[in-house]
Amino acid sequence: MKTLLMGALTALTLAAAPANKSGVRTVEISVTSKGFEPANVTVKAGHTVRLVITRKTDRTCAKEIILDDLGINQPLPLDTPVTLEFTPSESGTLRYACAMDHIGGIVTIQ
Ligand SMILES: [Cu+2]
Repeated sequence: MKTLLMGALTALTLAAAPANKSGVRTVEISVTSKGFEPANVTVKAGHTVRLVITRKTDRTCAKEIILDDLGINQPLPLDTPVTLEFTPSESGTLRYACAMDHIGGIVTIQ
């Protein structure tokens, strides 16, 4: 019984972060009153990642996302999914944040 439950949980986790046949991994991030959720995501070097970011509240100052290392400064309109697609070439970390740099997160590249 315990094993079955573990299997179901694993399947759910995989479904939440699918990699399709072209190798593009889609990661959904919400902006809520708590900040970016999830704030920290992990992707693989050499694989294209598509961040789909949806701001779900006006009670945040994260009304745009700044990803300095990639030269990205992208407005986040309310309730509108915004897609950022990039292919990290090497491992490391990318920090992203709101324009004032007090709400943010980390993309870890493995
Ligand atoms: Cu801010």
